[in-house]
Amino acid sequence: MKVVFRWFGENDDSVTLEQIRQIPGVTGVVSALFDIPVGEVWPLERILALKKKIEDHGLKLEVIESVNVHEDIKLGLPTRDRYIENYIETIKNLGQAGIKVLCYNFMPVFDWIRTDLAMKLPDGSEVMAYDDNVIRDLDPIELINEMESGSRGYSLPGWEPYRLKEIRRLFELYKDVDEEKLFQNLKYFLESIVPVCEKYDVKLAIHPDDPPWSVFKLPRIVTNKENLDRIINLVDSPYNGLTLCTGSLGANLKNNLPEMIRYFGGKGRIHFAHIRNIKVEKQGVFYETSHLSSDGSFDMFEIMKAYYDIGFDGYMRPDHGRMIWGEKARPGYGLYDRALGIMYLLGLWEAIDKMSKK
Ligand SMILES: [Mn+2]
Repeated sequence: MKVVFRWFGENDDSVTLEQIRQIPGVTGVVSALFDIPVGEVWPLERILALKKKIEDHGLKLEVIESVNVHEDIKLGLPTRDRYIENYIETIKNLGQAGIKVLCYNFMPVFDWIRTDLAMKLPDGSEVMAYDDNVIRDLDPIELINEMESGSRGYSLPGWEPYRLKEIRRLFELYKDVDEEKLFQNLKYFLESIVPVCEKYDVKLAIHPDDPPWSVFKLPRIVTNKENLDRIINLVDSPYNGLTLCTGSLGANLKNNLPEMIRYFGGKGRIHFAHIRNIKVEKQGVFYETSHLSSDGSFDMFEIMKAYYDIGFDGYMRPDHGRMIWGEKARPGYGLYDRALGIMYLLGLWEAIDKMSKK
């Protein structure tokens, strides 16, 4: 297992590479070229410059999160081929720069969604929270405004303003796209790009929808074991794999996380592990917690045990963390709580490893 840490670049992250390097066990960062508009090619020299900056700090850049997929591809519009061509060029450039894993998602219009970016817990820490009842009464535009105002001035990954301006038009277009159509559009996309990934040795890792159910009546398909199984079989290649995000999938308590890890990991299709804990209060209502099992709804020991048992040697990162100790950072992406999360996960891993060899 290779432990990595998400970093948003010099100009848009409160956390520095120097700090990341001092977290025990971390060997690399996960990053992206956040300023390149969705649908455009990532130039090789820009990728190499980012990689060099990271390597100059003693860390590796082998995982990209994310190269976002243009809405025309998700919608299956005739213009998608142009954007797929660009995506292919980006994959080639990433492969030439030595990138091994490419995380992406296939969520219509919205990326991850929360209804509160700074909910206060009794201990004074702040966490991101989600409540279906709030969403039900909300206009999508209101949600966008609330996300923007709660972001402390940092851009939120997946919430790029230039894309969201088009929101009304996109909602109209998605009226013709149900889950079945979205599966077909994903298949078309994968059939075009997987052969390039094979050639350039870049493993695709689709991130689950967050939360893993339909929001604002938009279709969502990366939601459960059955659908993930269908996705990896749309194109049956080891390069067509998953980002197994426990916090996203686990918001639906019907998703048995250790079982899914064993199933998809056993097939060699988990290329990237996002590990975090959330507290599910009831179906459709949850908030993020520390990584500790007793703080949330998941058994983190069983999750790490499942990864250990499948011999996981892919990339793992702590996912979101709480805002603690007065830190001011992008919601979910402070230094302190994610570093605590890593130490806890590595502690579990070491214990499992040593117990199994006794
Ligand atoms: Mn995740």
